Amino acid sequence: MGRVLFLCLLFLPAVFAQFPAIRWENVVTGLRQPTFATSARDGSGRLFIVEQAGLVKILWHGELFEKPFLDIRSRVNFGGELGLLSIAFPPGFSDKQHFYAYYIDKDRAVIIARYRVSEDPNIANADSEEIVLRLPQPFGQHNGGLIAFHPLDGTLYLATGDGGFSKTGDLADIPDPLENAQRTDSLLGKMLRIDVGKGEGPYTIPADNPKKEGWLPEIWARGFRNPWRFSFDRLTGDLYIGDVGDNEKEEIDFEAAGTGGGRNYGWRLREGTSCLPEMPCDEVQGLTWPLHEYDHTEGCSVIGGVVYRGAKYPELQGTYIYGDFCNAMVWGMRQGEDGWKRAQFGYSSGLPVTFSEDEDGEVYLVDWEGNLLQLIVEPPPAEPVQETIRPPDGQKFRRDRPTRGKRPVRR
Ligand SMILES: [Ca+2]
Repeated sequence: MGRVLFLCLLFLPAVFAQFPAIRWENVVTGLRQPTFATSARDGSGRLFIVEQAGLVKILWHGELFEKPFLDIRSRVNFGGELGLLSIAFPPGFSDKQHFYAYYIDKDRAVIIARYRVSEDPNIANADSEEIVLRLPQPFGQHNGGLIAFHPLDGTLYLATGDGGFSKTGDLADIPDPLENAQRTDSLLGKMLRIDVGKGEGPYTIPADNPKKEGWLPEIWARGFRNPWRFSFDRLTGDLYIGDVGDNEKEEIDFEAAGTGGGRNYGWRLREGTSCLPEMPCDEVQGLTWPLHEYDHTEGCSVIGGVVYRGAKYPELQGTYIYGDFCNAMVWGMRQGEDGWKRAQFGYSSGLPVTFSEDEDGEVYLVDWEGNLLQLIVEPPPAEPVQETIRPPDGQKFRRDRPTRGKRPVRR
């Protein structure tokens, strides 16, 4: 037994140093502008799919339930970058029977709201809405879009965009003209961290938020343009943020669990590591660089992904899978003993809008064309089975000698 374990350990690094080939298998089609999918991690095996107009649908054993789980279309401002953008189930949802949504309301404000599940576990009560946080937006774009509970400490994180830009007037086309992302008296362009553990009423501020001087206490980190998708590694608690760039760079930001908040991720002093023409550059200190950035020859709108923690594909363990909305390319990234490695996994069939995990940690891609697809690892090509052919009893195969020909002339 010990020897088997030793052999396994010996071969593990060699086997898992390589990324496997993956493909995406269609699970559901015909969704209408889906934006997100998640599980409740309550043992039910349900996957909750969010549609931008304001619906949440339940997928169970490959079938969509006829009635939506949640319908808040009458409250949601739907169109462009506006809509119902994500939902999140708190740890211990089985007992709590409430959850949270991130949407843009008719007055163009970001709303974080709590809803309770009705007596039917597959129908939420839309009238139970309690608004936890309301954040007015100056313009129509860059609304962020994700809420997620930290898998280890249970606090609620939400990523807000910088609020966008004006298309007319004095501020026309200036990126983040109000400088929201750097301002510490604004909740825009931030990663926020709040405590909703009570499950009723307003939120509280976690005791270990950075609360730097002059910072609003909800702020965990600043300097984001439009962090559309972020995620936590469900095993380690590490945080990955995909921040959509402007004209030059797409970036993935990374915070190892336990490193504490208070970082400045740079926008709009920098776009990735690039300087912006009208901004001071070299003299800016104390910024946190992206873990990874790519320019617009490789894509133009990063879709932050998820870390694979499923059981089906050990060779993919710990790989952060993300993509780009403009060209549908999907990549994987993983930290090894000799640093981070990236693999190109190829194009998905549609434009990815989100990467999601089910209860077991298996990974899905939701695309803008209305499909939900599951990640499958392609097994390596089978090697032909070899066997020895034995002659019938008492006989021998004669070994044919090659006929002697003329020796080829060597050039
Ligand atoms: Ca940045």
